[in-house]
Amino acid sequence: MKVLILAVIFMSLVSFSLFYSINNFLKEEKHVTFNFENGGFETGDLKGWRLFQQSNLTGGNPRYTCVAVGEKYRRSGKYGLRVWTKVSNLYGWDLGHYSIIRLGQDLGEPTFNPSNLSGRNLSFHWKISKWIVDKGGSYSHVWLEVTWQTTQETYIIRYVMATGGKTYPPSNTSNIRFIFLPQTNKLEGWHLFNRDIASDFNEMTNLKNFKLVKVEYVQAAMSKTREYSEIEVFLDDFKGSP
Ligand SMILES: [Ca+2]
Repeated sequence: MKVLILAVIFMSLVSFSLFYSINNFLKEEKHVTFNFENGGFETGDLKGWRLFQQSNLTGGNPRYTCVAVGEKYRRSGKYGLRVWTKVSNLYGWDLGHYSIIRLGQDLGEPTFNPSNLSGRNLSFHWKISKWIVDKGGSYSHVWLEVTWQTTQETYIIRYVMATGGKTYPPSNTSNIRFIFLPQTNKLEGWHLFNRDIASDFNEMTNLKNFKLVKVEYVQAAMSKTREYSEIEVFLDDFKGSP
């Protein structure tokens, strides 16, 4: 009898401490946050941002790009960002001539954890001040790309700000989901992006363990003909969960 009582007490202690540590673990997850460094470009430069852009001239085929922080491009504060692309296919290459700009930040969380679905709100503002798409071009697009990872795979959600060309609309795959924003292809004025991006991800897969890897702004312009494709976008006020 004594042994049984001792065993019950021991089991209760083990269950209690297990429950306590799991509970603590889940509680900690609610404080997982992410944020952008220099999200409003107020340092006056691209500090904190990783930029990829192709060189401006390719064998005589014109490709011009400019990614610059300046006062004229601001929505709030002192500075904003200008992302400009102009490309033409003067040489008539079969695949056309294109320009891709990627501007992003790594927001990797250190471990795979159960999700807190309401805890990852992302917001920013954009304004498209030029949108000239070569009518013979295969595509031109501007989107915000959010990359998630589970223990199994990488998933990408592309929030479409503007898109045009032969492949419109782009289609989903098992790992890439396109979300057309209410403001997609609206070319006037500043627009607000404000979404719970974890909730959007959860609609894509029912896997519960995942982490946010990176957020990237992507601007791609394609020209199939001698006509110029030209895109100019202003960006400001990137904010993550508080
Ligand atoms: Ca700013």
